[in-house]
Amino acid sequence: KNRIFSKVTGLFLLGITLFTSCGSDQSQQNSQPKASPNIIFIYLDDLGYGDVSAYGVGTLSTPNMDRLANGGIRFTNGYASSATCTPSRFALLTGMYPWRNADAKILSGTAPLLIDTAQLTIPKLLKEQGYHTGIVGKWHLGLGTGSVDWNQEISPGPNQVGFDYSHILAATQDRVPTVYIDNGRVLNLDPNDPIMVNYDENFEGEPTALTHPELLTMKWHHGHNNSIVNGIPRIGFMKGGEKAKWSDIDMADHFLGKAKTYVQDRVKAGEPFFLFYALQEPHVPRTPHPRFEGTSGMGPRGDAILEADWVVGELLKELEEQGILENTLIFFSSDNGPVLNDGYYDDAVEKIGNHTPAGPLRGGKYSLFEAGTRVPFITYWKGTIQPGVSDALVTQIDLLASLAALTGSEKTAADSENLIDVLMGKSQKGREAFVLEATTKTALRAGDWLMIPPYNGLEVAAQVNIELGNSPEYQLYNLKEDIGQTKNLAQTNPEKLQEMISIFEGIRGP
Ligand code: NG6
Ligand code: CA
Repeated sequence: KNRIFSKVTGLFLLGITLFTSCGSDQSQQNSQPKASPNIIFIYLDDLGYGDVSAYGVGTLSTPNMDRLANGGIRFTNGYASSATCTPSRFALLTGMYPWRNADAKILSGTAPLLIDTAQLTIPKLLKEQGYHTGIVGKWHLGLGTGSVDWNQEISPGPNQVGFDYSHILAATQDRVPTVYIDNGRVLNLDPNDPIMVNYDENFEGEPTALTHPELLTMKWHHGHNNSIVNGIPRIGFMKGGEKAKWSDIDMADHFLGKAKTYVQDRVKAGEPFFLFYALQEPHVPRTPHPRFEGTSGMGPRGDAILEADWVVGELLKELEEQGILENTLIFFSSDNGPVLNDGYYDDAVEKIGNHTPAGPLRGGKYSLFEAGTRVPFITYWKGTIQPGVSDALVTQIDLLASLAALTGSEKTAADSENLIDVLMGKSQKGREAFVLEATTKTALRAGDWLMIPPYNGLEVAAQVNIELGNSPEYQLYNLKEDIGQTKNLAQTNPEKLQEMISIFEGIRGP
């Protein structure tokens, strides 16, 4: 009898909890009136939590990023979805956990499109709400369906998953093909000099970093010893397309020019726009324009961040000149945490000085520890968002549902939570739980706690010198008291550990 009674009470209480949490969700999460501001994602590549000076750590000075951080909401518990690029970008655009898609791993330059063309994406959703949508910069989500002919229209790609306009680099700056792709066409391609790309074998007679080291202006440390473009050895082999090859040192200026033109065109057309501006900095190879050389005193990595900071300032200036800064919601973040030596000798390690790219966090890019996924995360909307700092748990997966709510769309994605009030600084109630990913392994953040299940694998990735978070034991950290993850409490707090395992399995499945 008692048992039945407690079961009934339990169900009743559960009902109340569900009811009240739904109720508060509705009142809290949707207090935003429907709006259609322009929306810009400024998304950096491998920028660490401590690389933005507004985060109060490190020794770099990033005044333009700080302008966003101090004039908007600076989130201290903001997460990318993954500790590497492709999965994070996948989750950002689809609102879906990347570990649900087995192919969401670092992609080669010839990988097929990762996003199903039938899948909901942020640009698709915003298009339905009357937005023009564009992407400028790094893509790294695959192109085509298997074997791309780079000399024809390249499809499917960004234009088939919701972008009206795309001007991209296919994968990464260190991967071939080293050309820009404009709405599916290689820019400046000479039909008499076709491009061929192969990730398995070289094209006969083409120089590589191994056969022609004397041609290199930048030395490779690990990987990166295939085709040489502009003196820089890359991942993958490429032949032809001489006139189409990008200039590495001009890349920031090139993308900025495209982003500005995109904004100007939208203002002329009088339509709201969504711009995904995916900068290549400070991913390797770090090739800041010579006018930024030496500006950070930290070598090319620091200089590339200062170049990106300048770019942010130029974009803000453009929005001001166009008179749309107060009608533009800007989201600033990074796809994953920092790394110093990611495969080239570029002084990133030697010249780091007292700078701390990860801030107080443990690990870095590729890691299950905090620095892998906890990144600078800023929302800025001049005149609408009141400046502040938020400790609420927010993730890039939540942008889809949040922007849907903002723009009055009914659409959503299962893993995406509507946190629009949190992103607008009107609520401090973020997510309760989040499963982060690092090279296909996952861990749980819930409340102030972080649990990493036992994993085989290296403790430290030697070449990049980053602690990966692998351990044969469960790890449990209280991030509020121990942000640097120095005390594993799994043994001393078995109850908390058990609770975390249940939540983790509830989301992931056992
Ligand atoms: C790794 C590369 C690294 C970087 C990374 C992708 C080697 C040895 N390392 O495989 O340099 O390109 O992939 O970075 O090739 S990401 O930010 O796009 O995920
Ligand atoms: Ca990255």
